[in-house]
Amino acid sequence: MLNLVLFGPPGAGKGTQSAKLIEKYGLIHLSTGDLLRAEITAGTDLGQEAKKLMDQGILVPDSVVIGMIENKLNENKGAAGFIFDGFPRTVAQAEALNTLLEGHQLSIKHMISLEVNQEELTQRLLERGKTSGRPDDQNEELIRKRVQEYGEKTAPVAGYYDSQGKFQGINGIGEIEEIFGQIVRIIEG
Ligand code: B4P
Repeated sequence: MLNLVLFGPPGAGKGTQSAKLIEKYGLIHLSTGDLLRAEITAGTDLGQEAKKLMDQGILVPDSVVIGMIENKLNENKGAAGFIFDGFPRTVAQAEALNTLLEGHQLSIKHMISLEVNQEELTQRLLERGKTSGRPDDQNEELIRKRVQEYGEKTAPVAGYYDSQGKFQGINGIGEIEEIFGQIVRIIEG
């Protein structure tokens, strides 16, 4: 079973590369960003609370996203594998994921980090904001806040996986196909 964490700052290309990995390996895609946006669209209480934070570029509470991931793992017991996109985003989430996976006799094979500088991230997200309708992609200050949250709360997650020998960093700038090729080489290494 192939379980991957795709890691990187907002706009690094996690969603883009996930789509290609799902097609190639038949994995179940678990994107906490997509799950939260689905709650917002459905107008649930959870969605309304999450929207207030997401619109400010702030992470939603760990307990909320961990609960969502737990539900999805339970719903997909026979899966060929999972791709965790945008999760874990804090060390507490990484520890919780470890415990959840152990409970299903599963583990993470690789944590693949897409490395992209702040200028490129800002460009990409502002560009996406023209068509995505996502409020968090539409102004530079908010994008800076998201990147700052990443630096403070999410970047330490890399150390968590590195200490287990699972961290693999790759350059996330370049052609989408070329970046995908690097990811496939890690998986099939
Ligand atoms: P997410 O939905 O996870 O979004 P993201 O980080 O903005 O995007 P991603 O890296 O997937 O970028 P993409 O491939 O689309 O999070 C949104 C918010 O939800 C967070 O700020 C937070 O508030 C909340 N949240 C989510 N998960 C959470 C958690 N676990 N805990 C707490 N809070 C959580 O790429 C971006 C753009 O770049 C696209 O337009 C794409 O076309 C382009 N692109 C991709 N690859 C490219 C390349 N190689 N070259 C040029 N452009 C490229």
